[in-house]
Amino acid sequence: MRRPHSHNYFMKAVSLMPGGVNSPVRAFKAVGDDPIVVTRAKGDRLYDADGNRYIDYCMSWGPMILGHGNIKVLNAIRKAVRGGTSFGTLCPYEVRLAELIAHAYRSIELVRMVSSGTEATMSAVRVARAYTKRDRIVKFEGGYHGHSDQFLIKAGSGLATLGTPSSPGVPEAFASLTLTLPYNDPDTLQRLISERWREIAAVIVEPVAGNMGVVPPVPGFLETLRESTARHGIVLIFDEVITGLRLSLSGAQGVFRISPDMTTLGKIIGGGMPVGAYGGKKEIMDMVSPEGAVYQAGTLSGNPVAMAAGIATIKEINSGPEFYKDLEKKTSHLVSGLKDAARLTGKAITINSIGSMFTPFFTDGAVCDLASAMRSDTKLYAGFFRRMFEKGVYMPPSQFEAHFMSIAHSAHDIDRTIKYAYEALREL
Ligand code: KE4
Repeated sequence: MRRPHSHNYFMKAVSLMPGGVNSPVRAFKAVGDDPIVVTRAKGDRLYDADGNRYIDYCMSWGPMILGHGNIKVLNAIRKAVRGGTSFGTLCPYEVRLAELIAHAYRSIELVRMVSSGTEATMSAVRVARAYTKRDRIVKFEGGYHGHSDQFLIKAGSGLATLGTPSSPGVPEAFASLTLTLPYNDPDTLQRLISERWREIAAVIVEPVAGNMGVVPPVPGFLETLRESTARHGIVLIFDEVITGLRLSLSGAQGVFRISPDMTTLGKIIGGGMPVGAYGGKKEIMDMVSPEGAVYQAGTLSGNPVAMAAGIATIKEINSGPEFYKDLEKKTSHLVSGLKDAARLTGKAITINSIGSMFTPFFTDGAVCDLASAMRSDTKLYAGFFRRMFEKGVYMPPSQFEAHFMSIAHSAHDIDRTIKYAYEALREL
């Protein structure tokens, strides 16, 4: 495909923004290409600055579960924006979205809206520290919870992709308060908690990891997490920024029937607009200002236009009783097609998949944590990405990210994806 306009935009962008992007994972660093420059999107398609079209499995890194430009969401935004874009006061939209979230998540007795997943997770940890009067937190290797200092330790997503799992600029004093453990290792988790629980305010976990590629929890992992944190008065935070409304209306906690003390949300609850949220038990959330003393604030928190997009998204998901079943049918059709293509072309690929999120790892072993994910052949993934990109399929430009299906992906496009994957793998 020819992309002269995209190239020119990118050259201009590089002269204005670090790496030419506003978020590192967009830079295509791991796949060695000019990044895609999208001018519009509709359904399961992206259109770049040169008019090329792509079947999209990155879906803006998760939010677009309805597909791009869903008419109900666009109309809700149009209606809201006619009333103004920001009031800096309480507005009815915030109440409505909070109601929908509380209805979907029984563990969320009080919720606070913010404008990103990072704000949600950093705020949740601050509240947990105040609630327990303890300082340390536990996260898992390969877990990514946004770019707040305390999480940039052995993190996933762009940090794993760019090979910098811990970021410079985070003072040792901060980093030492974050303990990291291997994901899916209940014994190590139990040992650490029983030895050091007096210091630990919270454990934050992606109940299904998406930021080392998709890695579901092994049986017993989440249960051990829930039982040992409850026993020692440690706040269990489910970071459901990806899995919330993705795996079910009640996210991963609905699928695995485990109730965390706090939950963080983002992506889908904003329908593509900047929305994050954190919430949980009333006794914990009552600590949040102005009810309690833990300060957290935001100019655009609960923004009416963003709330309207989130409300319309949840209503649209709720409108189809078979919504998640249809989504999973589309995903399993694609995943089995990719597995066939790998088998027929003799390529060693492990595909982890749950609900409508999946990752093809270029490795022949099981992938159950960061160490096994890192054994993937990232060069082969890059070659696969580039070939699929040339054929008009846009996947996450990194081995350590999740692929997402939307309800808008057509059977025709899914079958074309399988056909192109077979061709791309044969060419590798
Ligand atoms: P944001 O601040 O990007 O809205 O959310 C941070 C965050 C928190 N928790 C989880 C589990 C997340 O996956 C994220 C953000 N995900 C990345 C991609 N895996 C967003 C894409 C990007 O960084 O540009």
